[in-house]
Amino acid sequence: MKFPKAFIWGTATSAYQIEGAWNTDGRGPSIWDAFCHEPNNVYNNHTGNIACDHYNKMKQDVALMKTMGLKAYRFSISWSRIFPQGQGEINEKGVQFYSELIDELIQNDIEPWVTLYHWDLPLAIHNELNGWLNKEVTDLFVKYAKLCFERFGNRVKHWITFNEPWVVSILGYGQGVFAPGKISNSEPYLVGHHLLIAHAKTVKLYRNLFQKSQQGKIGITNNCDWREPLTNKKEDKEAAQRALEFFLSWFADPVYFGSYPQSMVDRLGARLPEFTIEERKMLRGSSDFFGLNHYTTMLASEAKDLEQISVYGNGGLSEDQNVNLTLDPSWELTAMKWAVVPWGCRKLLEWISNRYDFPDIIITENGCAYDDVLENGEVHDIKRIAFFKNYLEECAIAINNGVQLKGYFCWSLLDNFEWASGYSKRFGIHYVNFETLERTPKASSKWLKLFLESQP
Ligand code: PNW
Repeated sequence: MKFPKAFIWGTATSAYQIEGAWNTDGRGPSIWDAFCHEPNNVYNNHTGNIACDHYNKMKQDVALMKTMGLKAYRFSISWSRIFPQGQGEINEKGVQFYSELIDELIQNDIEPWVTLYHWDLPLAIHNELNGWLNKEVTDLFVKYAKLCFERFGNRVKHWITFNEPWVVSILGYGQGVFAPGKISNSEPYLVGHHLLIAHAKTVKLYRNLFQKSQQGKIGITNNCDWREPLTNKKEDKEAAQRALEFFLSWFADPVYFGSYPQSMVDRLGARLPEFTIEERKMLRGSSDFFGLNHYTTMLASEAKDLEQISVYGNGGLSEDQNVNLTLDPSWELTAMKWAVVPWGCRKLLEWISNRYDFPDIIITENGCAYDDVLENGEVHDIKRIAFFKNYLEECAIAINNGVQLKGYFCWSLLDNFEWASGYSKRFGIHYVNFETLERTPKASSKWLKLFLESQP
């Protein structure tokens, strides 16, 4: 299994999941602080107050990556560390933390890939302005992004505006299982609309004011599972296609074509907002690469009547799609109950390439959670090794088939705060003891190190 010489290898994290220091050095609260501090939203009422204490252990964590021979690191900036109120006064200590992290990475030959928004909206923006339901928030995001380009853009050459707008919209404003915990069948589409507009405005600003002098790239990261038709019947094939459109094309079609998929327009009616001509123009071609987070696969079939629909797992607002999602009982499951289906990753990469005309794709997250335990100082996570090996094999096949896959970031560097599941789910290639905050490389981390050494 050989990947191209220029292939980008990295690990990924996000601010709220690892930093801790939630009220240190002037950081303002975000909607995730508020969500965790309210009882019964998160498993065992866990919070990100301390998390992996990365805020204080940043240099040690960069050293872990260096030891592994990683070339890149994807992390996110906490908006409320930079602007505690979301706007107005800048918190220079917050700026300094990220500036030092970036310097530390570069000194260790690790390229910083920066996500501007990984779900932690400043609480003030939610309380005072109704968060992403308010279009004005798109301009506040642009101001925050501009400050980041000004302060970090001389050293950061890869920017990701939003991580997984699908999760923000569906889990945050549709199913209510993530912050801000709202339940609605129309708000997700309005939120998604505003995220897309905020993305496009930010890219426009970056291209107009910074890209020429800073020579960086900017894009968006979407998440998508693969949807395999349950049978060969025409209606099930169409159901799988529709499910992919409601999952990925919802956000990717506007970015590549300037419009929503027809299947969504047809089914959602007035619940799907419309872009102005100006917005369409701004959106079309607004990503320099296709950021993809991929974890799992489900079987899709047409739901004959709404009764039949299992609103199961990560189906989104299933009733809008008339799609039933199921699992093949032979598939192995991770601790998240996500099925391990390596070929689904290849099929998704090929589907993206065909629909969006072979864009440069970066897998910005892929990985698996298992109930790892430390035994005599070691974690023998052989299932995770098999997961990486088999998913990477399918990536290599996809590249052979013409897919322009340019990089792979494993989720995650460290065991961390897994949102509503708290610290109960372990995705990291380094085991974290959440009492002592000590990090221990797992067998998978050692395997990845050897694998990287075998690469050109
Ligand atoms: C992603 N789904 O979250 C996030 O980017 C990470 O912060 C997170 O830790 C990781 O994947 C593992 O969960 C997702 O329901 C959460 O489809 C939920 C879904 C997908 C991704």
